[in-house]
Amino acid sequence: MMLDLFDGQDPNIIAPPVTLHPNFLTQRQQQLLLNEVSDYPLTKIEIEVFGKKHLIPRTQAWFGDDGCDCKYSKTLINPLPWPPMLAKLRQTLINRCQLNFNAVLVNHYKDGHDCMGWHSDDEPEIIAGSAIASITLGACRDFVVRHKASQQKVTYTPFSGDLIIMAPGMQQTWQHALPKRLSITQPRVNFTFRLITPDFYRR
Ligand SMILES: O=C(O)CCC(=O)C(=O)O
Repeated sequence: MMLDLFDGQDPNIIAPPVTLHPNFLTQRQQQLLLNEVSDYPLTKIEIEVFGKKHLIPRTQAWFGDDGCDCKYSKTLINPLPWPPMLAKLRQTLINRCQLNFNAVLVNHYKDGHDCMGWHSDDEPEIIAGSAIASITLGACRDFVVRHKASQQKVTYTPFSGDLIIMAPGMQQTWQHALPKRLSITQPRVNFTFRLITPDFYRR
């Protein structure tokens, strides 16, 4: 089943190019992935904001095909090779959604103090106009999208095992964030699958 929150709504509301697919993963698939995540080399990297260095409020790891590097706050990150369950998840997405992905950012939020601020996934290495697939495991947190021009916001609440697809073009007109939710004590893991231009930073 696919949920479109905007069916039958006021036509003045801009519908975000987002679809939520509940129960995309079975309980068993979720457990196998969570077991694997406990072996990932998740790190808290340092970023520079307005000239000041900060540690990000979460841990993360970058996996992908060879040459699918990403840049995070001026730091070039080479992809780690695909672990077995993550490789299966990528293949499942490709088969079931007919979308292509060659890299994934894994974010681990230890509790509701960990978060991600407003941003778009519009880095130059990401193939313009490609979709982004986002899978949630663990705690249910608010995933908020904001239209860049109108500032209109919409909140999605993906549960463990749910899939969100951000459609091609969304990153150019919308931002997204995972705000702090201090009452949440459970961890959450998120996988955002992306399509990267191979060797973008190696030319
Ligand atoms: O954890 C989330 O749902 C958001 C992740 C995200 O925004 C990203 O990886 O760009």
